[in-house]
Amino acid sequence: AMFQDAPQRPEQYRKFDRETPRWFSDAKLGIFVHWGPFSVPAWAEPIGASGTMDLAHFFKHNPYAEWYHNTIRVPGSPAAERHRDVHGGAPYDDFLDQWTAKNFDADEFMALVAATGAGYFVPTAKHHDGVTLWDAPGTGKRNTVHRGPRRDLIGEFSAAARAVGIRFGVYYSGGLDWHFGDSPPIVDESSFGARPIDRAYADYAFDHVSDLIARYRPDVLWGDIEWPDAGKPEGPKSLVRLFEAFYAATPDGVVNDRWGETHWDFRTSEYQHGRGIEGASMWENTRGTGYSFGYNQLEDEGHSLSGPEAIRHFVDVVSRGGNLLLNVGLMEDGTVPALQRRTLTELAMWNAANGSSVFGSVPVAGDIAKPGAEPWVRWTRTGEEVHAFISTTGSAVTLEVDPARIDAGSARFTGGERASAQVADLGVILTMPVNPAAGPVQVTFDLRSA
Ligand code: FUL
Repeated sequence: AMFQDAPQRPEQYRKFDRETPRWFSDAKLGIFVHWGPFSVPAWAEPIGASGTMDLAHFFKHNPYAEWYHNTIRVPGSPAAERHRDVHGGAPYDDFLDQWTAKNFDADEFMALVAATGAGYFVPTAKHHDGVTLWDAPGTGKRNTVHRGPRRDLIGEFSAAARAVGIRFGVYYSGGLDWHFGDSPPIVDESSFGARPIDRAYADYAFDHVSDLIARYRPDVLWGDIEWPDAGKPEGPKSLVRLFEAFYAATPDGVVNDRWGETHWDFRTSEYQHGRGIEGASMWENTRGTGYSFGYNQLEDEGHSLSGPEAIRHFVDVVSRGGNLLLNVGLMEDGTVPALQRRTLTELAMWNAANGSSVFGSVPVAGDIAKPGAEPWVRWTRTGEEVHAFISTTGSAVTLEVDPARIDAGSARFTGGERASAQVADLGVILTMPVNPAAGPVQVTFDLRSA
């Protein structure tokens, strides 16, 4: 069932089909990091969420700060004008040399990641600008070990994640590399036809991902955009060999669905983009707390998820069977921007109190309980308990449940305090606590056997 929407998938990839490893479907939350030379200008127009607008408009006013090197090449873009005014039209690679990472401490950062309850962590090893965050083969000195930070950032991230028991993944842009060959800027959907696909680039990308597997033994391979076409058929430097090497090193590893129509362990949606895949046997939504993955200095509270909004998004995704890969856009010196830190910290505090009903949970069948938009209600299940998550300013809420399946008398809030729940015509009427903590209120019920 997992691959029914990919009838063209070549035969040589079918041998990788497998059940989703439990650790991944139980993890629910991953933390993503976008960090690169683009974190130096850290500038994009915060026009809104990806997947909600026309693509030509999107690329000209791209809200993704990590797309800086593309956006400044789009004719007539405000980013191009500002790049001339503020940076004198400097070559993009000047930002690689200006990138310091001087206040970055991987262990300190990972303590914040761990506090959120995240089960996995995925930094960008190479984004579309082609700059690698480790000493990648074939890059000469154009990487963070030889220029800018002068550090093996992937090595530091992976050691710090493993030290606190968090699974480690790598993001790798196989589809776009704005440094390999001359690629014209992406201005609309059709521009993707000009992405590098030849043998030379396929070998280059193969050597990179092989090296990442050999050095850091990632648990997650998070590819992006596509894989170069020349590397897809059987052959010594093919994607088939890469997946073999990956699963040999990490038998319970997982790969995402951005390697073309080849193989994947889970599907991905991004902000509002690609949401049609949600509901697949395993899927992951990714987004930043604002409208960008790379740090964007123009974003303020109006563009960003507050703590309670981030918590609701997380619980919503989990209640529908997905994982959330929540992004942090680090500043060039390695600092977590204050707005992002606030949201992560509020998510961490809420998860510390309520996470045992979210991590490791499964969705609740619609004949037992139904979600609601106003007031906001979502459900999860752990064992023989179901958990409602409720956001309302009202003093009572009607939960749409089957009272034959849910024991209203067992209702209790986080921490065990009894809740008052009365069976009524449309389900159960629940009295809300007087001074709820920030974020949705959790109420647990025991299930009755069917
Ligand atoms: C997209 C990329 O183009 C974005 O910059 C970002 O990395 C996101 C996670 O994937 O396809």
